[in-house]
Amino acid sequence: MSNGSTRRFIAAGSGAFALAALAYACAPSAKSNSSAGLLAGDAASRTYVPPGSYDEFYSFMSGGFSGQILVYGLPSGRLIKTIPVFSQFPENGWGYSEESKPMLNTTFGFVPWDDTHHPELSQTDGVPDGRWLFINANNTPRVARIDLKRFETTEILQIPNAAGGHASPFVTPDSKYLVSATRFSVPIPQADVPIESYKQNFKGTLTFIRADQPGKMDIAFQIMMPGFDYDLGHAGKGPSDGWFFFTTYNSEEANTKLEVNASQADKDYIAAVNYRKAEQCIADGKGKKFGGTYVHNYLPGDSYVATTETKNGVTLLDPSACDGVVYYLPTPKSPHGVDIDPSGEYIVVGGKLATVIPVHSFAKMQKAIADKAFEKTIDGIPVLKYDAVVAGEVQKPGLGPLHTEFDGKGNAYTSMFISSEVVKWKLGTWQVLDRIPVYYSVGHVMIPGGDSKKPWGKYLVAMDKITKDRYLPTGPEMSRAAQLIDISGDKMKLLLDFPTMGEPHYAQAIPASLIKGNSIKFDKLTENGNPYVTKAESEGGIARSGKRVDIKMIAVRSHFAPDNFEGVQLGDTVYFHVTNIEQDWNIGHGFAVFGAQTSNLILPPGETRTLKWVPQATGVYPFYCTDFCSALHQEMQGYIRVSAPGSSVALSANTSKRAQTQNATGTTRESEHAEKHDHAREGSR
Ligand code: K7E
Ligand code: CUA
Repeated sequence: MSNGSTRRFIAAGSGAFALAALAYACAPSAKSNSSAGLLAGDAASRTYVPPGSYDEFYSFMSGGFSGQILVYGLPSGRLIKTIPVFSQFPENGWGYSEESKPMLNTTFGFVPWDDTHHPELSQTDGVPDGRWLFINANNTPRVARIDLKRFETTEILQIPNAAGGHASPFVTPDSKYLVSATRFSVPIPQADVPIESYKQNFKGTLTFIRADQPGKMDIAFQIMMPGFDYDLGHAGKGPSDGWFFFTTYNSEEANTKLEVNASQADKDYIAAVNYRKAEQCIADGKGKKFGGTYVHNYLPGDSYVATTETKNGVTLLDPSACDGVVYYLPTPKSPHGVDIDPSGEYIVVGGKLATVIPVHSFAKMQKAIADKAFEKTIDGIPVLKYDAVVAGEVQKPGLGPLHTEFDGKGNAYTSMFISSEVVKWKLGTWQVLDRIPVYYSVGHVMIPGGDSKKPWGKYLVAMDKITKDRYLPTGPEMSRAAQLIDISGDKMKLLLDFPTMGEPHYAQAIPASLIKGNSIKFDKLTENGNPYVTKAESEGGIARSGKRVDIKMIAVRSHFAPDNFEGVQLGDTVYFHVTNIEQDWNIGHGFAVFGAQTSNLILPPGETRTLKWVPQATGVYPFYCTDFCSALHQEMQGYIRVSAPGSSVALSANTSKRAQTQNATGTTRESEHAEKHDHAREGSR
């Protein structure tokens, strides 16, 4: 939201609304001073993790427009890992290595960037279990699975018949399904139509993705919806298990100047979806086969070489063909987040332009459905009466409610974007209990397990959109700020500011004890299924097939073998398949070659990665290890010679006699020398 639009909303509100806005308006310097005073107490010791000690929680933050996931320790706020997902990552070669490139394939070709918003931990019985992390791509709709044994992306599924995969990838309590909804309605199937024909031609879809079998994510079914914007979602739990709830805005179905035109109606809707009913209707043959081409990228078997499969068609369900599958709950006003409390009874909505926080009751919703308390239908979807479903409203919570999490002790915590604060209130009485300023313009808040059945309610992290004066100035663009707040007592206490990367819309956290013992230390070389693996120094070599040259080599402290190659010609495409044969935790090597138009590779122990190189000129090019691996890391280097097309220089690699004879080419004296030298060094290690 821009300041301009903020001002307009306030001006458009009542006098009381405007007064409230003034009351909440902040003077940054005054705030900073008072928070510094509070911090002087015991806050430092609460977040201090002594050297050599571990944090209590892993926290996974989305990288927003960086397309990645950032792993932070809590309570220290230390960044401990970046996991690349939808964006290429030069730090380790993700999306550059031949093994990982297929992960970024889509029906639009290779798409090495996206916008990640919502990390979501897999759950068992409604509680995060530490097996997988899922995350959405907002721009070219996709969902990814990250294996938390490896902290690596292992699977990406594209969502067909969709645009703006924002309400995603929230899970059901058993992790059977993930969802993805269209933030942007579009013609479905896509068609060349006038944008002005929005109301006739544009539709939304709610996609349910089968997610509980690694390597086999797939579209289970899609539900065709009116052309609203479907913003966020959450699964029911406990009594509401089997239901999914999505916010909508732009029920006005505007296609231009949404800032004004989609803010006309007093209420938009929650779409309540009975997905068990959808399963039943599909089993009864009420779904229809529908088009839609999409890709599924995954790692088959033990090769860790990604593969892309293209799929065609989905099962589509029309709500009018399946009675009771979808209801609309009127909800003020252009709602953003929808969050289900740990008991599963309350559906809390962040009506970003609303003056209250509305809370719906699942029990009342069931009764309203039984009583047919409908005010109308939209495209065959019954709209329930607001009074028949609302449980209560939190009065005067602040301005711009967006997202709510829960502490498991009957309290809810809502982010207030416009008034830059977190508000604590009581479920059931709807009373505001406490409020704390945050710096500035908070989006999501996160409590470890705070959207699950059993929150580990101790800390809350506020993820802010605007940083301004919180850190040393770094020019016009500042990194975003997160704030760690202690929620263990009656009053919230600010403990720590820490910078984040990209824009962490949402985050999830889980006790470290549920993950750290499962973390893999290295991959067993004996189980490396890469077709170009080199398991021993003697197995390396070079081979030509037409204009393709494959080089197989090993990396080990502190050399490559082979490390001299000749016989490559301009016009060839060279594939360096490098295997790190170390079998020890955290002993990585790197690989880069002079003149390559790509990043380096980082090779975890036991793994094979491939760099593709198209030489641009004749000459001799060094390659080297980019990862400081040993005292003789600087010696970990080699050369590749590139000759003119048609040159008589024989194809050769200098380590393994077998590889050389395989290629039926002569061996130069120099390379024999190099071999002896290598072995000598090997002996002296
Ligand atoms: Cu930024 Cu969940 Cu994409 Cu709200 S979303 S802030
Ligand atoms: Cu291997 Cu540096």
